[in-house]
Order: sequence, then C-alpha cells, then structure tokens
Amino acid sequence: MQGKKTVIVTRRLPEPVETRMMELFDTRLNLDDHPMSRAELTEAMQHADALVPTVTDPIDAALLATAGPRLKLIASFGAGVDHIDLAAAQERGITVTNTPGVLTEDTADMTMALILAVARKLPEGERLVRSGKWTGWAPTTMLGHRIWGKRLGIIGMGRIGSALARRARGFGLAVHYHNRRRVAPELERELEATYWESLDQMLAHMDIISVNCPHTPATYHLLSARRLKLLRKHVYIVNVSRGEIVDEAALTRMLINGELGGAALDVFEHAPAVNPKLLRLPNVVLLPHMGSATIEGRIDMGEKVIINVKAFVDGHRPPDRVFERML
Ligand code: 8YV
Repeated sequence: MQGKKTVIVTRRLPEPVETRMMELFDTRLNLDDHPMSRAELTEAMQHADALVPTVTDPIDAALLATAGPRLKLIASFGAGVDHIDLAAAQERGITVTNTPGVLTEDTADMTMALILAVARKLPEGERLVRSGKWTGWAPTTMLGHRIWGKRLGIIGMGRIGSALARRARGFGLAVHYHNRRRVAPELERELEATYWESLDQMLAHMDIISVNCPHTPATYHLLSARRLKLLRKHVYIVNVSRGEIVDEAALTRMLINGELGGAALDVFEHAPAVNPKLLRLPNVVLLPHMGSATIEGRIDMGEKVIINVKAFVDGHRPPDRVFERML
C-alpha cells in the first residue's frame, strides 16, 4: 500500500486546517512562519507531492524548472494566482488550484471599510486621539466627504466587485463598473450598475475608484500614469487587489501634488516595501494586505486547500483548478 503523500505548506495556517492536513497527509509545516527563501522553496519543490504556497511565495518558471518528478499539484492558499507562473506549471504537468469564493464577502467588507476610512478620515482621527493632542470637538475640523450620492467606479466586476456593489448601494453610492466583459443583464439589474466599456471614460466621471480585478499581464499598471491623470482632483482610489495594477510611483506623485483626494491601499506594488513618501501623506490609508484577514475566511480557505489536495491524491480532479486561459 502506498504511503501518505507529502504536502509541504509554506506558511502557518489556522490550527484546525493544519491539524486536519496532518491527519490526511504527510504534512510538513513551516513552524516559525517565516517567508520561505528561494533555497527552501527549491527544496520543497523537490520533495513535495503537493505544495501549498501563499502569495508570499513567487513560484516562477525558474523555480518550477527545479521541481522534482513527484510534484504534481500546487494548491495555493488564496484566490489570486499571480505569484505562480501558470503556463510553466502547465507545461510541466503540474495542476494549480486556488481558493475562490470563500474570501469574497470579507474582501468586499474591507473595500467598503477603506472607502469610508479614506473619505471620512478614520485613521487621521484615530491618530489625533492617540497623540493626546485632541483638544475637543470643533465644527470645522476633521471634515471628510459624504459618500452618499457619489459615484463609485468598480474596476473588475467579478465575485468581489459584485459583493462590493451590493454593499455600496446600501451606502447610497451610484455603482458604475468596467470589466472585460459586460456582466449578465440580470446581475446588472440586481446591482443597479452602469457599465462602461471604456475604462478611460469611466475614470473621468467617478468620485471613488475601487480596484477589484485580478493581477494578470493584461492588468499590470492598468491604472497607469496616463490613466490616473484622467481622474478628477477629488477622487479617492481604493485598492484591495494587487499593488501592481496601479502605477504606485505615479499615484504617489499625484497625491503629493494634490491631484487626487486620497487613496486607501491594502496592497503595494513592491510589497512588503511601501513607498516612504506614501507614509508621510495624511490622506492615505495604508493596510498590510488584510483584505481577507478573518479567522472564518482563513479557515474556509484552508478547507478549500484540503479539498483540492484530497481530491487530487485520491485520483480525482480538484474542484478549483486554474488554467492560464481562464485569466
Ligand atoms: C490572501 C489574497 O490572503 O487570496 C488572495 O488573492 O490576496 C489574500 O486575500 C493571500 O493571497 C493568501 O495567499
């Protein structure tokens, strides 16, 4: 009888997920949770039957070229797969899976929280109280902007974009969106969303922009320096997707020059490095990639990973397979 398959998990996962993985597979954990070095990832690629990486592990073509003959599955913990070279994996006959669906509501919540945080100056107010310098209420200080009645332009009307649209309506925002494809008429009606085929056109007419599309070669710097210039001066930009979608240097320049209302960023182009100039700007909200960070969400993501690995080792097709052509 064949022994248990070796599954190497690159980061700590919630305890119930790790426990179940230990029961089912010969699971190797990263007990001190350090982001794995290139050498450690190479080692893992050689000894695993299935690798469970996260966004902090760049699985590029050169690393995939070092994979041992046993490695047949990369079951990524997360929805985004931009850290994995899908074409190279496919070429080597390695199946890639992700964890879609289970982090939708949490990430949409975080997007809404960031819209409110930047428009209503939540971190600025918090910093003032904590500084001990708050001298009391005044009619003209800490004034943000009303979001009710404003136009929200969602870039990417997938699961998270749609979940954001549902919330946004509750906050009185007019929902607009740009997507590669117009969504089904029923969904558009339900969301009361206005479709813009031209991203440039949409950008020129919005008050708030939210980035909710995946990072792919086609969306790299989608919000380029040129496109950012199309935005009106009061616009807030919110990004909970991937930093690479926005030209961060151009965005920073515009914020410094007062050409934008503000930005709320959960992700950064060179994460975990953050442009130091951003740190000095008061109208910028900065979070350390927390979009899906709920214990419930992370357990659900782990559950998806387990189902994908278990299906695969049992000889079935894992439910959340990702192919390059799907992007
Ligand atoms: C995850 C994310 O926490 O799922 C994604 O794409 O960006 C995050 O919410 C992270 O990617 C885990 O690998």
